[in-house]
Amino acid sequence: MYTAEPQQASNFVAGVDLAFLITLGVSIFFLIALTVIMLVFIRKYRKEKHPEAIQNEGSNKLEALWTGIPLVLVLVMFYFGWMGWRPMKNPPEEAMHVTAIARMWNFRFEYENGKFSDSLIVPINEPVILDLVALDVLHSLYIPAFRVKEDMVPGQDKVMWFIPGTPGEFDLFCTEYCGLQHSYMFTVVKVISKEEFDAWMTDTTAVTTVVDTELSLADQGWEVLTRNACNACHSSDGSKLIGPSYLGGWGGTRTVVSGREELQVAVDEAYIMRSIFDPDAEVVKGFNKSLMQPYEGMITEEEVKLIIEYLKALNE
Ligand code: HEC
Ligand SMILES: [Cu+2]
Repeated sequence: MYTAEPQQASNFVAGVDLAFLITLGVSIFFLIALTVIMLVFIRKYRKEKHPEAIQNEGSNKLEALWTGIPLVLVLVMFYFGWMGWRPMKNPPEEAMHVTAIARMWNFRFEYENGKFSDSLIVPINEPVILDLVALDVLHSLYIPAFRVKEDMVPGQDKVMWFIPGTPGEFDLFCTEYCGLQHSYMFTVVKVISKEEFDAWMTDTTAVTTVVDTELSLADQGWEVLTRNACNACHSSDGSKLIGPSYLGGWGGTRTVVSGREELQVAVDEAYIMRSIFDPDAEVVKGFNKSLMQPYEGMITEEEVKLIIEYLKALNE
């Protein structure tokens, strides 16, 4: 997917690659050197030539040498590793902030003007600071082409930063096993020009709803479910995944656990709203609490209405 030399993909590529190549070079050198020495010694000191073993008392000179040289080498590797890593921990004071939100199992990016996006869209040659938020379990955000990776820990304020240097699309994915659909937790970083970015940022028509109005209401509902990765936990064919199936829910009743009480509730618009915005208030019997995170502020009421149209259509 690289559109150009990945060496310019971010400001960290050169430092990380240099440390990697030095470590790789040292490793290859020793792999070859030690193998050759071993083979030579096996031949040179074989039994036919030296039938009597001799006791060797050791050599201080040799000891000093094989302590000193490796020490210098690992310090060289450490130095380059350190130099490549240190700037990652020093984000600039002035930079654009984007909040990266991870949940089971998708990423979402929120911009300073409240705009949301499924992929990370950034302007070229401008520093970007990602404020990392994990809503449920441990995740980790990895952009291989940028050579950046950082764990996302619930309740911890962590950041990641970089300056993208190559226009194009680069893979971005979760690299901390976070449950069943972990492998589907990937998206892209799109690096575009400053002008394109500013136009995109100020285009408020796509702020919340990006559904295609050509589609039927039920199909738009399905789009909302897909875009928010609800389908990782809910099926449409009646099969039980992490959560109950969409099929056969609408219009009936549900046994839910609310606090310590068990109640029968009607599956109507108000119930669906509560289920999405405050899932733990009423937990469907037979399912686990706290697996579904509240989507308050992430899905609009209009979108919930579209989801309901989809649920209704399933009954037909
Ligand atoms: C990580 C898994 C997970 C994800 C993702 C998830 N849910 Fe759920 N959902 C659950 C579980 C578990 C329950 C049952 C427990 C409860 O009621 O809180 C549930 C319950 C529900 C219910 C009540 C269902 C019923 O039949 O009574 C609705 C409606 C619902 N989810 C909608 C959604 C929507 C819409 C999304 C996406 C915006 C979503 N869920 C994303 C796990 C998930
Ligand atoms: Cu994850």
